[in-house]
Amino acid sequence: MKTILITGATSGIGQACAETFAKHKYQLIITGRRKDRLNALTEKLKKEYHAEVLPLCFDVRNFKETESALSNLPEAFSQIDVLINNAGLASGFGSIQNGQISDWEKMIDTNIKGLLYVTKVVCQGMIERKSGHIINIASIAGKEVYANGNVYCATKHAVDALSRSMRIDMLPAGIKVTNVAPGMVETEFSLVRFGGDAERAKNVYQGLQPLSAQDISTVIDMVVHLPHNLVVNDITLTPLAQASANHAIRS
Ligand code: NDP
Ligand code: 8X3
Repeated sequence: MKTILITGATSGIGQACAETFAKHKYQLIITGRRKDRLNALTEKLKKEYHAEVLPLCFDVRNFKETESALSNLPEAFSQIDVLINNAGLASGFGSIQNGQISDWEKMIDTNIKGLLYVTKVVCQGMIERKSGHIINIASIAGKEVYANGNVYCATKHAVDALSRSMRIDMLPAGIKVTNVAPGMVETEFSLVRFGGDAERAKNVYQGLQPLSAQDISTVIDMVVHLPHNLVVNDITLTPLAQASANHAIRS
């Protein structure tokens, strides 16, 4: 039985990935900061799919917490085959000149440093075993920039660069690295970005059909199950109504 670690599984893309891989008989390590949601998801995955699930509640921004949670795994969960670096967020939407330092720090610490912390701990075992697959959830905002996206876009450009760089560093160990760059996906992403303003979050997807979190997990599932010698290095996913970070058609 293969083991997958999904960061940020309490909502959206991470939660959809947890359900998809539970369905496909993976053992799951799911993480996030909201313990109640982690526990509820664990119960659901056990009940609906008879999955083996290890919920780990920690903040990826804290290296000590991350290291302590991930380097003391129970034996049965200790060999991680697939890591989905998904935990991330946008905080705020405004010009650089009006930006909040606390928003910038939250995004940089989560999207870049958190991804690095988790990867550093998890890749050691993969390198020893010369086997593994790391999926980094970047964004179309890591390929292009848009007005008021500044620091979020910069963090996702960093994820894109890290995916390319990791692929080179881990080449001798035969570890696959896939960069996934979604466009508009309806999750709690916009609600978080706009500080809980549900009306504003809804407007982001007004007049078009965004992707669902399940759309992303379907593609990740496909990418993980390709023949051993075939690697998807980078994949950009948008709804039909979106051509780029700056071009979408709305009714
Ligand atoms: P959600 O807000 O629905 O989910 C984000 C997840 O990240 C939650 O489970 C949250 O868990 C977790 N998370 C956030 N901060 C931390 C932290 N400090 N420590 C641990 N976990 C954390 O959004 P999405 O599912 O949309 O986002 C998932 C990823 O996809 C992000 O990296 C995002 O940037 C990326 N993405 C999203 C797109 C979209 O349009 N939705 C498009 C392109 C990329 P908790 O709060 O419990 O800690
Ligand atoms: C989330 C997608 O276009 O809002 O990464 O940046 S976008």
